[in-house]
Amino acid sequence: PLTSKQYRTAFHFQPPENWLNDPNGPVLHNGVYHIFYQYNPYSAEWANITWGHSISSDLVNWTPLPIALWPSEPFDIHGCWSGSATILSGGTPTILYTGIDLNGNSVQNIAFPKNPSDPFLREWVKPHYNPVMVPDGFNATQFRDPATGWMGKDGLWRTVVCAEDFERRAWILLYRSEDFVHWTRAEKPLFRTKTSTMVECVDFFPVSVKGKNGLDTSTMDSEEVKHVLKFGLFDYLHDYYLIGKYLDDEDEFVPENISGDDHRSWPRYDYGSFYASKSFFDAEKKRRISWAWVNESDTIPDDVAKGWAGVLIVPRTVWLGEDGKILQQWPVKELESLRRDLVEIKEVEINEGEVFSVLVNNPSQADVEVEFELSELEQAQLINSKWHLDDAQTACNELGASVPGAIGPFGLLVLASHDLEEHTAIFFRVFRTPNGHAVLMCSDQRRLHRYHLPEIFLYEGNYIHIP
Ligand code: DQQ
Repeated sequence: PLTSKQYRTAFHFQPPENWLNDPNGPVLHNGVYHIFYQYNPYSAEWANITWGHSISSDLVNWTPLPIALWPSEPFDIHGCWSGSATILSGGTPTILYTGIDLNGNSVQNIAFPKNPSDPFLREWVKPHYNPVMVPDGFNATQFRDPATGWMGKDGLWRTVVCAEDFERRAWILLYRSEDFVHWTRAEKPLFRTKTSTMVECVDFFPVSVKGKNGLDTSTMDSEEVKHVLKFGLFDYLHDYYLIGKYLDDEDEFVPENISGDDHRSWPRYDYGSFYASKSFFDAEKKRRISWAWVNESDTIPDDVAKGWAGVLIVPRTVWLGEDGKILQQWPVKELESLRRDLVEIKEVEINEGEVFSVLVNNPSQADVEVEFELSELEQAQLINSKWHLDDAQTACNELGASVPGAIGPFGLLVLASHDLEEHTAIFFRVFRTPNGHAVLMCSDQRRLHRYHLPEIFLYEGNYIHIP
């Protein structure tokens, strides 16, 4: 059996010990990447939330630093919750974060580096004039996660904050400020929905309609820019995103990729265990990079016994796909530097019902690239209305990994025990569509855990369209 040490990740970020959840305030400052994260310094369960802090020069090798924000003042004494970093004019990074105050209410606070010329930004100060935003007119315990600020053409800073009204409906509130310290809430929110309760960890950023380069968060409305509004639905622990036009004169965001206000039909940022994502602009390499929390799901006693819980996804570059409708994401190039002990297997023929084992030295860490060559593509089943192209979840759920199809299911069994009693299946089916082909990609996590997870975590999937 593997020990809890061997289970620790080699590709994914995690603190040396204890609990981690959301990534907070990712930023590149003077050549140093910073990642902060929701962190319990005492134990491997969610409690006593502070901002952990680590730095890196390559997004791969990380050095832990002292905790950046501790609950200590009336405006954050019950927790320093999620937020973001913004680089102010002049180059100083600043943090906006949610504090849980003396009364258990949520407020937004600001923090500055104690010594802006410290290359590692080790210490942070929380000015006494905090909080800088209070939940006026909204549910005082459901008001959180300020986003990275951006500056409009009028020279005013903007940011957005998630909130819930007294009818328990979600709002993305917009605030404006001249100096980043005094904030006024705009009457019109950036977005609201009548179908969802509280949303979390809003991210709002521009994407180029021409190519993969990322853009500074203050890049404004033009023919070449669209905007992404992303937030997490707390009830599902899923991140969703909208793509649209942001008209900065009116501070209006017009989503283009959704029809109607039903969040269940909105596109997911990713599938599987992925939540609370947050992006930043890497000005040196001209790319937008996104982080997220992977809530691996042992029981609390198991987490406490093993001494850690929660990892971050590998950082990914994010850009707008050529069709202007979906986001594309790929692990940052730097990660390839971690590859070693290559195991290469070529031209294996696998027939129906067969399993081919690939044995590697350290089975808990593998970066897998696989190519399947399929014969007889023309035999693929025509997609029918039951396996509807915009509802991969239903198709994954109903077909699972065992219902036979014309092409598929085929794929990988990963994290598998020798007897295959424990494994995660990642599998594919190919369908013909009126315009070409679609590959349904699913994962089945039912054999991953010894514990019963809520239904929504079992099957996850998406369609990949091939013209
Ligand atoms: N986690 C933080 C909140 C955020 C939630 C608290 C999302 O600020 O809304 O740890 O996972």
